[in-house]
Amino acid sequence: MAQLITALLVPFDEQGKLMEESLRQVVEYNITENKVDGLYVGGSTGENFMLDTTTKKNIFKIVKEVAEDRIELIAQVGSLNIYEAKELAAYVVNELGYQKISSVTPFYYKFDFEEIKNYYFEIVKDVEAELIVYSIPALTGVNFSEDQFGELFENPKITGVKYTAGDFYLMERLRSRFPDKLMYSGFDEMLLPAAAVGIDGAIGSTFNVNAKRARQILTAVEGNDLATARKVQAETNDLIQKILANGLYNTLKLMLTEKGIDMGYCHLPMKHYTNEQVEVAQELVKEYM
Ligand code: SI3
Repeated sequence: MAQLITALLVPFDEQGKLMEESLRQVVEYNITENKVDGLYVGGSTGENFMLDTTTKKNIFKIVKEVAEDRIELIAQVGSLNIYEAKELAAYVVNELGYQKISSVTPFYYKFDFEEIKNYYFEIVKDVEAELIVYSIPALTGVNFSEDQFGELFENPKITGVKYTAGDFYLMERLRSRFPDKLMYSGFDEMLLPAAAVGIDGAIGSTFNVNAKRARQILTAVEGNDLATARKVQAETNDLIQKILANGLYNTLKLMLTEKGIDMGYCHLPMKHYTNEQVEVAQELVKEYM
């Protein structure tokens, strides 16, 4: 069965300070209520690229303290500062015992493939852990070809990809050519087609509030019950459409706050929520959770 992995939301107060107790609660909620198989920590959903190194380390530490070994944890350590990425990788693997790390493709500067490959090989060089390439071309501008994925996968420590893209032709080509590498899908609204291609897991932000439907989709596809998979994906996409229209991370946080976990605010420069957004989130909880 493909794994369901929540891309973890991280709560911040109005000043942008980590709300530690709420973080503990949202980890526990994902384990006991959402019953997910794992957490992706420090990704886009965790607002990671706006945080300092100390806060990133604190988040990895708290998540591990709460989750212990009950579920799989993947630490996203990627950073434009390669030395920070290496420091975080060493910290999560050697001091906290994470077995998998992940790293976003370096963004902003137009790095060529050789530079990007060196970045990945350098990050894994000194740690004993598997690395999942975090590919999200819409946000990074970095598109790998099938052969370029192949070059990255030549490194035995690079064991898979978190594939956040809508190119199902490339996804299928990678699935067929690299059956031993892990393929995680990243777009929750495309979970059904990704599951049909044969993913090993899905990593998503909306699983914080919609894990049960996501699990139903995976189960239905694996049981060849396409009618159920389509029905549940359609309900899911009604929800995701409304979440996106109301502001993705603010709405996900507000929905969990409505469920009793105070998720605070998004980190500046992201906007703080408005009263209208709160009202929409409350309605979504009534209708979908
Ligand atoms: O890094 C992460 O936190 C993710 O796993 C990201 C994940 O792919 C999400 N993408 C972003 C940009 O947030 C999706 O779960 C996405 O929010 C969802 O499919 C709605 O578009």
